[in-house]
Amino acid sequence: MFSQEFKNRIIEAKSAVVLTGAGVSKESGLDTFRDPGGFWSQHNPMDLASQGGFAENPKLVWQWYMFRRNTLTNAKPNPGHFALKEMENLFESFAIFTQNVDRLHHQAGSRKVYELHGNIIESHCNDCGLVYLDEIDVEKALPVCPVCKGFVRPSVVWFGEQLPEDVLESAVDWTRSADLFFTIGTSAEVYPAAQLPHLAKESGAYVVEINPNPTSFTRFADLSLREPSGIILPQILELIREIRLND
Ligand code: BV8
Repeated sequence: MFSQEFKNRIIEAKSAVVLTGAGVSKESGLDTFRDPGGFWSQHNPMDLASQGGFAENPKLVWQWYMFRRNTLTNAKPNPGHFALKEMENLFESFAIFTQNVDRLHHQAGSRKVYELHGNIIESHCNDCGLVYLDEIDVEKALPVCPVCKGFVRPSVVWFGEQLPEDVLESAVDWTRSADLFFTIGTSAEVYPAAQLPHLAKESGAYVVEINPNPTSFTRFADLSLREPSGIILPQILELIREIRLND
């Protein structure tokens, strides 16, 4: 099933880095960004997930996020998340950089998880940054900062907003020194996250893409596994365990 080259790379690898996207959470029942269907399909996430979209129609944007928060209450980590959690202990150094905002990697028990695009669970003031902890019921009123009266927004990184500088710096450092780099469940369309697999390649890592569909990165990958992450990651975990046991 897996090439000797992949096995050799696992044997030699000290540092493994993983980039995940919405596809990893698909098998937890969460829609990806570019999935057709669903109530929100007539809205373009690019419009809603932006300062402009929020300024134009804060209530619609909040309704979208409350809808997504509610779908999250029933979502559980899937075998792909759990396999990544187990892989953490099979390399000298291992980190997950996720574009996902659902915190399912944390729920699965992964310890080294960096959120490139923030998280959908928390909220903060758009003006002064104060973390907002009160109940939010947008059908009654939009949340307002108790200190500066600014609008409160979900703590995700919107299109046009800078990623957290420290997280992006870590992502670049880890990627530069990765022996193995997995890009999993991402269409590789959103920058600067989509730059990471290319940086891994340029830095000499063996880059594995896991995605049932081809992406704009596929032709650069050393290994492209056209499988759902929830199916193939447990198989990769077993392979690594076997190799480590015989090591
Ligand atoms: C930035 C949080 C500097 C919000 C997200 C014009 C003006 C400003 C910026 C830009 C511009 N033009 C371009 C840019 C840059 C822009 C960008 O990249 N745009 C793209 C669309 C061209 N980036 C930014 O704006 C970033 N900031 O650049 O700041 C700057 C500042 C000012 C001016 C210029 C530059 C900020 C980007 C962060 C946006 N926030 N999320 C929220 O969630 O509400 S991004 C959002 O897309 C999610 O985080 C999501 O994860 C991410 C990427 O999508 P994917 O995860 O890849 O999901 P997708 O649906 O695309 O693909 C899923 C894949 O899974 C598919 O390939 C599918 O085949 C696969 N799959 C399906 N099932 C499975 C599976 N895989 C495995 N297993 C399965 N079972």
